[in-house]
Amino acid sequence: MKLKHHFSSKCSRFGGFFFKKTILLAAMAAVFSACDREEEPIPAYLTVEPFQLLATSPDVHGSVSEKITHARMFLFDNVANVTHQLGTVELPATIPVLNTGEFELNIDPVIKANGNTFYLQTYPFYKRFTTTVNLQPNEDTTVEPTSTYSTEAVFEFIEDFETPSVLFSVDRDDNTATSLQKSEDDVFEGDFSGKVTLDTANAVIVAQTANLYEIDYSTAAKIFMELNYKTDVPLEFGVVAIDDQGEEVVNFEFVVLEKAEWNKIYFDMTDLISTAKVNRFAFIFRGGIPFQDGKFTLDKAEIYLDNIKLVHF
Ligand SMILES: [Ca+2]
Ligand SMILES: [Ca+2]
Repeated sequence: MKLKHHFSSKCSRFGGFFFKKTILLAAMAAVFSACDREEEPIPAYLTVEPFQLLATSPDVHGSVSEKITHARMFLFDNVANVTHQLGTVELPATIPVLNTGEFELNIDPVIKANGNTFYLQTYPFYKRFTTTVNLQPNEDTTVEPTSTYSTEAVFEFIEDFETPSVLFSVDRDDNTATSLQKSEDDVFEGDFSGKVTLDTANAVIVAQTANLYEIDYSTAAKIFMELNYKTDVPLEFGVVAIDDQGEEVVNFEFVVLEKAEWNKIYFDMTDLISTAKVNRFAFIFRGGIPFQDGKFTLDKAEIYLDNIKLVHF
């Protein structure tokens, strides 16, 4: 790759250009310090807008609500057969790129698995976005990436609360006054969401899927649970592993905190299921009004859920 160059006499004009740009401070420092030398490559600017997840077969994949926060990007030079990594960035992003010319730009959708900023993962069920870009020094290129669910993704269940029965119908807290019910009170999508109402006399819910799901841990490569939620109290989600004798091992490993607005989360259940050594599972969640200093922190609490999906390869 032949890089275009400019000379130190142009550094002041170049600096003015930079003030108009939102770029990484580190890159800025590198370019300014580079002005001390005789000549430096001029970067192209690549702006990547937030991902859009498009519907392909709504009856198969359900909702296309997404929380793709980041993108992992690389350029592929078809002529030289070379890949240039651009790293993982939070979207939207504008980054300086020193590789100029025509490239295949590949952008993988990245999510915060388990809601954790330190667990950024390319979401395996969303397809990579690929386009051709012609990057020129000092010029801006803007890309609006889109994705769809992979056609190989298996949707083991989708609970969107639009059908008569509720999936998480097994009461595990010995109090029938608390349950997950279809509700029109606060709907994320469609006509219904799932709602739990708690008060100080009925402060806890533990609910499990009535169905058992057979997932072969030896072939299941990736397993995630997705959901939309809005809740006054923290919630824990988990997996119930059931062996041939009906013995259960319950593991609550995934937590969401109180959230006043609808939010989306992806739980990575791959390790939990692949290490369970059984292949029958139920799924479970629990929540309760916190009890502190001898009293409940809330008199009443509401939990809303929608689009709970179990997805795997
Ligand atoms: Ca719904
Ligand atoms: Ca109950």
